[in-house]
Amino acid sequence: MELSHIEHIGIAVKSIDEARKYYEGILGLTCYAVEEVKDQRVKTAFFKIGQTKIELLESTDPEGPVGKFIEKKGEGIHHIAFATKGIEGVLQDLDASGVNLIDKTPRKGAEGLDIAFLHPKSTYGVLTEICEDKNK
Ligand code: CMX
Repeated sequence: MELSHIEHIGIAVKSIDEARKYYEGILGLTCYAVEEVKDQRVKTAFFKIGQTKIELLESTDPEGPVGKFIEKKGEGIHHIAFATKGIEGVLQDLDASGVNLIDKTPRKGAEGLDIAFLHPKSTYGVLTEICEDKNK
């Protein structure tokens, strides 16, 4: 399996509007996209740094994955996403290696990427996303 780089780091925040004051006003990054991912019950905001992105995640539903995460652990790093090519084959390899897949087949995530999550219980506590931009 070949993972090429860290595509993004997802950070759970209570309010994107509030967190932007830090990422833009203090760190000097530029937010280039804000998008709601309805089936994940989140609003996202993206910042680019090198070839990696920071994805701020604001919950739109307290019972959604990010809402529950903030309730339990507070704001902070929510997941790490690795870019790959041939995501279906990568998921098959991970499955065969005994990794617990939340998504056995890819689905559409923010920015039109094909994404799949691995359960944090089988990745040393880090919710892990595998993603592929099939337009590249
Ligand atoms: N990182 C690390 N651990 C996490 C976690 C995270 N982001 N989210 C949940 N957990 C842990 C919990 O702390 C809990 O651990 P304990 O059993 O030790 O208490 C365990 O996982 C189960 O958590 P839960 O609150 O009971 O939640 P669920 O089992 O209902 O769901 C998970 C957990 C990971 C399967 C679910 O959040 C999920 O499917 N996540 C993938 C989808 C997602 O996060 N989407 C949002 C981002 C979308 C995007 O980027 O577009």
